[in-house]
Amino acid sequence: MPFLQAAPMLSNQYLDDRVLRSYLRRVLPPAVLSAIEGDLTDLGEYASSAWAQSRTRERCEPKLTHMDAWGERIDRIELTPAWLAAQPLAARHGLVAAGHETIHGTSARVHQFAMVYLFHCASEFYTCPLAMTDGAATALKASGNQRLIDRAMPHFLSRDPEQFWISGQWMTENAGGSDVSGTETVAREENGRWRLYGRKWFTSAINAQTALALARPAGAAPGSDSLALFYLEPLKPDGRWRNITLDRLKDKLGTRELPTAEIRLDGAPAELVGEAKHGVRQIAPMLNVTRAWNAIGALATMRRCIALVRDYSNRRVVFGKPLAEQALHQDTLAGMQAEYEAAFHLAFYVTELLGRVQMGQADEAQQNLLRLLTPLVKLWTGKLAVTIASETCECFGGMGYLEDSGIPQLLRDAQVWSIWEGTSNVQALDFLRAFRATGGLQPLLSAQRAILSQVQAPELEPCARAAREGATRITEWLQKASSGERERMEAGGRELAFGLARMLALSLLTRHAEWALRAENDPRPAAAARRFADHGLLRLKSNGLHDAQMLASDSY
Ligand code: MFK
Repeated sequence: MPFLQAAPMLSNQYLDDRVLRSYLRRVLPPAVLSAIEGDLTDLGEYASSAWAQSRTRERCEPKLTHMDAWGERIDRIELTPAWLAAQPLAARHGLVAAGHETIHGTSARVHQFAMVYLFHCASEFYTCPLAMTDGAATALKASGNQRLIDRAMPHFLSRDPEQFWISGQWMTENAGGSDVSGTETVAREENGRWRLYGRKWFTSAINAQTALALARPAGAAPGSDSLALFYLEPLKPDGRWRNITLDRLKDKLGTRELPTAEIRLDGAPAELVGEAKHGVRQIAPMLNVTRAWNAIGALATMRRCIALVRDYSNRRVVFGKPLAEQALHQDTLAGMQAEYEAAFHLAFYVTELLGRVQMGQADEAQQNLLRLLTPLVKLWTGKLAVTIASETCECFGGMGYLEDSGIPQLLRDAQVWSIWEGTSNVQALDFLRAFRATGGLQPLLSAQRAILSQVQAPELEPCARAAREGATRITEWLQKASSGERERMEAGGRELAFGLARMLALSLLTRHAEWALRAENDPRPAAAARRFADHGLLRLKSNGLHDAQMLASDSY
């Protein structure tokens, strides 16, 4: 019998998840946990069977057909089997609805995002339209536009697959994605109805029943402030497009199951969401929700990577024993686990805040804290997912470089987390925007103090101290940076954001470790906290702007 490599397998991804289950036991009332465990177990099973099936089938991508046999332009999209399966499953489990329902009070978002985290990898990025739908629901609620609320919300929040609708988010144009001020799509009012004319360069989930789009009312001033936000239903009931042409599907590095199109609008009917300006302000609630989804999706990638590496480590024997028993491999895996575990606690803390804010149970400091943390968590988890996915390929050796092992896809897909919904630098600048608008770091520092005040165990004191020292060093850096020119702060913005995210993540992980020692007699979160603290929190630069200007313009 020739030597065969054992492929990695996944067991039920909820039952097997020590980090998620321990966290839920700490934060959820027992009655809520027992009410939602059925959903979580189902999704955990779906995740493991989808992974097993992916080994035995051809990889599928959506297909765009421009013309029918008779020469008529149809622009028909065929979705992948995973997407067709995801639609009813997402509706029945309420993957959007659960975040808005009041039955579990302020735990609504924790419940929803625990499901999203379990579902994401198996969904093959169907979580993208779910995120945008959640964002659209949030933006419509905030707009107070009762007609659109009555029209779309029952569909967005439906648990009936026949009624459930998804939404797109049409912002990006040829002129730019980060900077929307150059938006060229024009909105004209014709016979009492708005129509959009222009080109959208990236439209994710083009099969969605609705979309929110930015456009410039004809004759309005240049710049972003005069853009307006519009609601569209792009398809007629018979499946034909309403004055929209799909030029092509994008040929992307990853997320290849997601139909992302380049489209032309030639009088597509649309409805104003709010006033005919300040569209960026109106779409911001959507961006903040999708950025939270982004963080949970990135976390799901990390968890999937680590689960596969851990399973493979038990099967793969080298140098006479399984990888799992080799000290250096253990050390590599421990490093990945510690980073992921810290990121987990920060990302889910943000979902707790989102739940409280949305239920009207958050004071002003908590609202400001959510505003500050959303770009931070998006930025850090997006980058971390790429690091962990890259390490995962390496943990599999040559097998991790083989496309049909399914491992390289993790890395290709992970790369999207730091790009869409605003790149890392856009998040860093958004953090600075929030920092200025909310009056500084106080909400974050007060939250950290309250979190660390719950840490009593002597063995966790070094972790708590490292988190406090991080706060002191950041505050000192900020005092210096904010007294100089604006560019100085901006140049340091990314490292500032990483540092703050890591500092709060360490505080949260340490608090959870304290609870796990006491309530579950489990020393692993404490080990993760020690390890994470050892990795270091900050890379702030003292002479950042000057050196950056010199090095960025380097040439021979
Ligand atoms: C699991 C799946 C996860 C997710 C899947 C999603 C797939 C979608 C694929 C996409 O990527 S869709 C495109 C995503 N595009 C972006 O995320 C855009 C990136 N660029 C930015 O975020 C820029 O910061 C932005 C375009 C918002 C800058 O616009 P402006 O107009 O130059 O900003 P400005 O003037 O500072 O802000 C305008 C208003 O919006 C201000 O309010 P006021 O008018 O009241 O003063 C800001 O405070 C407000 N604002 C901006 N960002 C905000 C915000 N308010 C709250 N939260 C924010 N994040």
